[in-house]
Amino acid sequence: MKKSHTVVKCSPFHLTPLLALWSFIPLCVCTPVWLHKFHCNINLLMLMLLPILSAFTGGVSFIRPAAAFRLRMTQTLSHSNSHSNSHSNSNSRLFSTSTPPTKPPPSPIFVTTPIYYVNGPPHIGHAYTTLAADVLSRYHRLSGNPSVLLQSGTDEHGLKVSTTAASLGLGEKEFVDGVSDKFRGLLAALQVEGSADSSQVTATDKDKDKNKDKLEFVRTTDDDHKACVSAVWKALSAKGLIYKGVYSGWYAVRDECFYNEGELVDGLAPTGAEVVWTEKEESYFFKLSEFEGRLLELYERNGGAFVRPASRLNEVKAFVKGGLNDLSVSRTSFDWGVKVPGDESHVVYVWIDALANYLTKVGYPNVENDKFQKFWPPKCQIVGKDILRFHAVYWPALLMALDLELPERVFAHGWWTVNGEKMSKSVGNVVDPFELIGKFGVDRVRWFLMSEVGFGGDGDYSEKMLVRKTNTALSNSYGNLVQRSLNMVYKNCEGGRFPEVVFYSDSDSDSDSSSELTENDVKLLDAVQNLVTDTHSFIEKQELHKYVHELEDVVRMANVYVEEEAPFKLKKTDFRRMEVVLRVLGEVIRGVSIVMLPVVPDGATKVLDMLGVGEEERCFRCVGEACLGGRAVQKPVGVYMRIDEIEEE
Ligand code: ME8
Repeated sequence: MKKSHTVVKCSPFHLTPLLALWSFIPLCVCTPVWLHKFHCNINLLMLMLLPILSAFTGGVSFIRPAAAFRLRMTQTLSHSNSHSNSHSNSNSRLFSTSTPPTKPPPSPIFVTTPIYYVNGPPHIGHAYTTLAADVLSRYHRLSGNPSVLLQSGTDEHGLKVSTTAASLGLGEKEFVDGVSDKFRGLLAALQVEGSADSSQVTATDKDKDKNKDKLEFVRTTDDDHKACVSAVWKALSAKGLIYKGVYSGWYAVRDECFYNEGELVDGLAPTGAEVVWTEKEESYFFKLSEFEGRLLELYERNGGAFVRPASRLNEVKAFVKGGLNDLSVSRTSFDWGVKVPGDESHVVYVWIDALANYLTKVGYPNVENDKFQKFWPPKCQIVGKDILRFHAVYWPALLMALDLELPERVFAHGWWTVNGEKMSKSVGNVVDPFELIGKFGVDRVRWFLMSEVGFGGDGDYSEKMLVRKTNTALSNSYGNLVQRSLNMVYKNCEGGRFPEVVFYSDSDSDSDSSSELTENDVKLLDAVQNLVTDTHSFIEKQELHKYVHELEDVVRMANVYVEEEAPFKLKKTDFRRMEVVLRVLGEVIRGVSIVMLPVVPDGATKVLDMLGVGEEERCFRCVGEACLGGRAVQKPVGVYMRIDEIEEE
């Protein structure tokens, strides 16, 4: 079974120096002729040669993928965490000692959610968007980006909020304060990173420092936001893009949106919301029509990157191609909003007020300040498909008008129904995320919402499915793998420590000892290493469901490995092989748990604690670093205990 020879893998990356050599020979032959013929200068020649030379030098290691667990030296990790111990790592000298080339620091990343209306408490729809943004942000931080800012908040102005407050006999401010607190509380309940909490009096200085610049929460009733809206208005006005007129048309209070006659379906808004006729109300207008050409050009040139999923781009294009009217951007019939600068009889239209939220915390209009310079423009703005028009049409037009850079991407995810029905207060089926988290734990909610539907598509929520799916993925599969593997280490390995094992680099031909790994071990370890590259590409495309599904696949593979290798039997027949298998399982659980952190931070953290993996080792770069040799596992406790399945009705 045991392989005594080096595992040789051939990838396209191994061929790079050969290809470079291949292209170098004809270049050497032809260059003097070209130089003569085209009177080229020598600098140009050097430029042409540069990529080839770099392929022979540092460039080779830079473009090679981090090859499997066997490649890296254990010593490169600091083992100073409290769980690790001072056991010498005798196998570490066998690993490659080459230092990876220094990469430039990654650019800061700004991720946003919509700001939510406070006319009702948060539900799972809001939780969904916020979770997706947190998964993305956590992923980038674990990938080594120290500057990732997530922004969420509450949208507190407008007729709808004003009417709801009145119906409850509350003043507007009193009402919005209460609901906004719930939305802020949701961030903590969902374990959004940074929410535990820089502003809390009880937070230690270390926590405050750790959470600094990770999370911002905007309220449209706060002074900094109102100042930002006024600044946006003044800038548009100064450019001659706002004028006063008279508005007549259909308005849906529920959507806080104007609709053209032609958009109505059976007398209702296309969203199904009731519309009321607004007769000749004095209003300011933003010259949206002037941006039609530039918007269409944006969709043509960069639409596939700007709007995702790609299928939604067509509806955006069609709307703009249908012709853009100037946008009514102020109201006089109520006053719960930001006053129009210079004309206090008007309040700013709630959507202009709301869209400006993305500029508030980066300090607009002071675009020279550090935060703006660092984080603008947003890398990814996540919204529901209901508000794509605002974010893919009005928002870029406003930014063009303000001469500000556009976000890299607006991602519109799908819609959740509940047991096949639209969520609504009147039906009484609104799912309260606090209740759900209290009942099942935050990780199950996070896992289910992220894995159940393709991100971008619609989903249907049912408690039965949540329990069933998370029992399968988290209890039976991951939890079981962790429990049985760590128990065996705890009970059978000396001192409950992970054994030292020779992990081995295929590129380390000068190694003075043979790998103790079998092909089966290597296959599993490679699958974990592949997670790192695959999940990176999923995140770049916001394919969050694929991220979770690949994790499920690798954990399934690891459970098959346990059955095949049967360490419980090896205990009696080949103790050393049992040790190797358990060490492999330890590294696999460690790698998988790191990749799981963005999705299920609670349970994955507990597992990494049990393994004795220090905070500084919880990063994607560390996944392939086999580092557990000599470390003692904590007495294993169950994570994700099974929940009784809910009976069919
Ligand atoms: O539109 N399924 O706020 P809002 C999935 N204030 N996602 C859902 C959902 C569901 N059933 N219900 C809500 C507003 N969402 C404005 C936004 S931003 C400048 C202003 C999520 O409280 C989804 O992200 O109606 C949707 O776009 C957002 O909540 C709408 O929240």
